[in-house]
Amino acid sequence: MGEADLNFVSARIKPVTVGIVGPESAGKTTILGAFYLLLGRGALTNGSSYFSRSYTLAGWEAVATNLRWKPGQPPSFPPHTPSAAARAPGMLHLGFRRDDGSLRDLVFADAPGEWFQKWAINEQAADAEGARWIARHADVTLLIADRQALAGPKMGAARNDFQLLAQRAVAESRGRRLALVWTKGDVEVAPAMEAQIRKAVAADSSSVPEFTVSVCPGRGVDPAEGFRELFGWILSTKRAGVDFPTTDVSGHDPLFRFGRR
Ligand SMILES: Nc1nc2c(ncn2[C@@H]2O[C@H](COP(=O)(O)OP(=O)(O)OP(=O)(O)O)[C@@H](O)[C@H]2O)c(=O)[nH]1
Ligand SMILES: [Mg+2]
Repeated sequence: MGEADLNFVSARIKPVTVGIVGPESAGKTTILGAFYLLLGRGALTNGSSYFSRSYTLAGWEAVATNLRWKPGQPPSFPPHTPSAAARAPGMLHLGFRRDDGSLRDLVFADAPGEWFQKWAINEQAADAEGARWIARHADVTLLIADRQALAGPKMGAARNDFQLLAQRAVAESRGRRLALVWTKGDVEVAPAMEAQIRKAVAADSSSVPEFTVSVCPGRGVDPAEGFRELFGWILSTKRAGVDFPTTDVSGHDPLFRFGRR
């Protein structure tokens, strides 16, 4: 789904846009594939939200297909997200209905890591248009910390790149929701490195929620749990501006109630 198709979803109620921000090969597309596989098993949401619809099932299938076990063939990872000619990120849609009948639409923006790397270095970079789009539109930003990169031979460079990207993403999110998401949770990272990553995110806003996801089971934990927790948090997002304050004062001019910005 491209930017123009968004009007189709947003004609009813503006969907919650989720931007996945992180460097190349950080595990961004894998998160979406894992969400979709869990959704198919009815194991993505618990309790009061039920899958209602998606306008992009073919797109979800494309990101998840490699992660599936097939007879005689173990799962592999999704291919690298190509930056090719596209200027806007690919978008994947999911709609949920709550117990009270209300609908919540989510649109996930998945972009190639290269765009964010260019954007981190130069906000105005010509080929970072897609990253700017996500930064501008995301109601929720998932800032990805790749544990494999932060533990590997180029960990210093990975940390510096993360700090730069975090600075930009935190500044751009301006009061909108942002979470630190550690991917490849099965990989050990030095505590000092973890502390530096946390510090980069929490520099000016103190409470940034943290999640850890992995597709590899480890230490008796169900890998699905990390994805479920993250998804639950995303789904709990309310769109800014749609929650009208309840007030008994009737006949009050809206100007004085909501103001003008
Ligand atoms: N150990 C481990 N490796 C993982 C995990 N998830 C992803 N990977 C590895 O990370 C690679 C990249 O994953 P992708 O999801 O394609 O990463 P991406 O951020 O979408 O990358 P781009 O599309 O290139 O920006 C995979 O090919 C795997 O090798 C995980 O949970 N554990
Ligand atoms: Mg990708």
